Amino acid sequence: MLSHNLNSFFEKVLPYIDNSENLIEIVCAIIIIFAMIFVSKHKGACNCKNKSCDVKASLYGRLRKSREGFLSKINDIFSGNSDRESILNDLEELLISSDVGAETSMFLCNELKDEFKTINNENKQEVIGSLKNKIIDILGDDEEIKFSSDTKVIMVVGVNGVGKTTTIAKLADKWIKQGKKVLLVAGDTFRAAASEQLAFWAQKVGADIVKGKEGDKPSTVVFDAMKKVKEQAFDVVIIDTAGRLHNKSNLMQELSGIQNAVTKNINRDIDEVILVVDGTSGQNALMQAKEFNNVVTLTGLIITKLDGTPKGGILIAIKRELRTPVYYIGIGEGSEDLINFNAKDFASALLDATRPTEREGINSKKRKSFENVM
Ligand SMILES: Nc1nc2c(ncn2[C@@H]2O[C@H](COP(=O)(O)OP(=O)(O)OP(=O)(O)O)[C@@H](O)[C@H]2O)c(=O)[nH]1
Ligand SMILES: [Mg+2]
Repeated sequence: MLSHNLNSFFEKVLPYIDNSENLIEIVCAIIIIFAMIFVSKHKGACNCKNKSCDVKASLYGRLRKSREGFLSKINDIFSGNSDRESILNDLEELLISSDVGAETSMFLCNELKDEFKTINNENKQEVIGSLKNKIIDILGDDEEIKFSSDTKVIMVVGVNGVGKTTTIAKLADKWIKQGKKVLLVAGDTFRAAASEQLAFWAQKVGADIVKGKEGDKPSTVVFDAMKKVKEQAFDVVIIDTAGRLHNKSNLMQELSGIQNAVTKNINRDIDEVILVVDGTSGQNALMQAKEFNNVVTLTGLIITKLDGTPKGGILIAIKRELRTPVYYIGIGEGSEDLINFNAKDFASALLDATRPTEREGINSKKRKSFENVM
């Protein structure tokens, strides 16, 4: 069957390429197809000279939806209005619709009102620059998870499907690449497939794993894991937990059980309780963060899926209302798509019309190849 199809293919094509001009056309078409496949595979990558520029460029590319929605509308607001009050009113509405939150949007616009006696198309860039600085102030200093000689024990919590397990895999991958020994704990015993999902990642990134038997309590699995920690040295232990709604008190109690299992074994509190929220869920993400924080004291946040939303502004609202450190943000499904949160880079990715490559003076040849993949 296959040989028959190939024969008839060549019968039709060979007479056509018997002409050198056609042959060139076919070769060009093949090259273009391969180039398109290459570009689509490397979308979001760049030819930056250093890692930090690479991360900025990648963030800039992945926040495209949030930025484009915001910037093009800001331009409309300035060109459609000539007085300060109307511009500020429209800007406040735009900020709210980008999920920056009503209170934070009002705060930002009041600050601009105090600063600028006139606002119009002529000082647009100045006003946007000032808005960006005010957002950077709200986002605050960058904070990261600090390691010491003790094993760092981290519990990851959040509602269903926000990206907890994937984020744990990304963290493990990052830390293993830095030379750390990582133990993953399958504390999600609610879904049979959950342990398997974590085990798959553990194998992929090269982490150790402790899993329980079906029906085990999460605290039992964690207890076993902590025994292992006493026998073998690990730099980091990351506990995965089942997705749970913050208003289900029995499930929230389960988290205290996990914390107790850690404390009983290592005679100190768990080091970090990190809430993962899905950036695409808008104001819900803010509500979840508030509710979880009331039940288990959160030490940090990770906001995922910022690549898939036009409403990246939620991070600003969360940061202003909770003041909990945002350690990382998720900007894709790949194991490298978790980046340290940096206030300046984030604000730039939301508000700068120019790419980081242009700002950082990458030579024009390299810039061209980066622009091609955006
Ligand atoms: N686009 C995008 N997808 C992500 C990101 N992080 C996670 N995901 C995807 O989100 C989906 C759910 O991820 P999981 O890690 O299984 O979520 P979970 O919170 O562990 O889910 P439960 O255990 O069921 O509560 C998967 O398809 C992930 O690939 C991200 O930063 N960007
Ligand atoms: Mg999970």
